[in-house]
Amino acid sequence: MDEFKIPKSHPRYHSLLIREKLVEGFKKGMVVPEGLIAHGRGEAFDYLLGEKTHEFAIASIKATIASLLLAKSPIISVNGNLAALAGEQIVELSNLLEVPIEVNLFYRTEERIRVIERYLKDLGARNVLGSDCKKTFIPGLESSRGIVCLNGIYSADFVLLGIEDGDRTEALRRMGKKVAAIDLNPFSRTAQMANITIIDEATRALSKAIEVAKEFKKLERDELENIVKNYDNRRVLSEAFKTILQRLEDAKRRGLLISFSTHSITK
Ligand code: PTJ
Repeated sequence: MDEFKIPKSHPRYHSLLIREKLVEGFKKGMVVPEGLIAHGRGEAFDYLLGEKTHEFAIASIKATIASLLLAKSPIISVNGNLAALAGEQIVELSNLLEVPIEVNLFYRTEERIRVIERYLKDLGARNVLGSDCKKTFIPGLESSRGIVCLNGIYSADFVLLGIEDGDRTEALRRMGKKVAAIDLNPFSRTAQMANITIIDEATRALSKAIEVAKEFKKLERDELENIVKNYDNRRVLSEAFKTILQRLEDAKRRGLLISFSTHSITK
């Protein structure tokens, strides 16, 4: 049978292409079945937010890149979904800023750690931790996401992570680390616990992050410090919620929502 190809004219071409990347990652043993479900939740929030990189996400991306450049030992934490969807962008960002990557999984198996590590190295990653390191634990975290490399996430002062929910961001913050999280869901605990929340689709956000990184590498330390100092994560979360409310207001204006008012909240 002929292989199915998504027609370029399809109105949801890009979204379907991203799905295909995830399914490919699943077939390669990088993504767990639960990861396919997690993607659906992300898609729903992306739809609500209008499927674009908003100004509030750009502000978060800028604060993240400035922080990665300023940190003493930053790290990019990668799980199955993030590797499958944005492996190329992660590797480019890691090499560009000389920030190591650590493979860290919720549904951890040593085999999957190795598959993801190999995938990232084949894409050109120069510094990937995961299988071959001295392991230790994030205090107070019971899931196997708490197993980390002593010379990686455990000793990092700044962690960039994405597409994960639950309690790890909170545990990392308890350890005194700064966390930037890519998460389309502004309601999630990760989104609300992170120091910097990038509310955007991971492939879009990381492509933008590469552009910003190239520009910010030329900045002086005090310019980067100012970007971090002036960043306000509460405002970013608030702008994301407002965007969702405004999109509901638009639906109402178009007669799709009857007897509903968000006026008191959005004014
Ligand atoms: O590879 P593993 O074993 O570490 O497992 C990874 C998954 C994704 C299965 C695990 O971390 C998980 O179950 O995550 P959750 O609890 O579903 O949370 C994922 C969060 O990422 C949700 O808030 C989604 O809205 C969001 N999300 C999903 N896809 C994207 C996304 N955010 C940005 N870009 C996406 N493409």
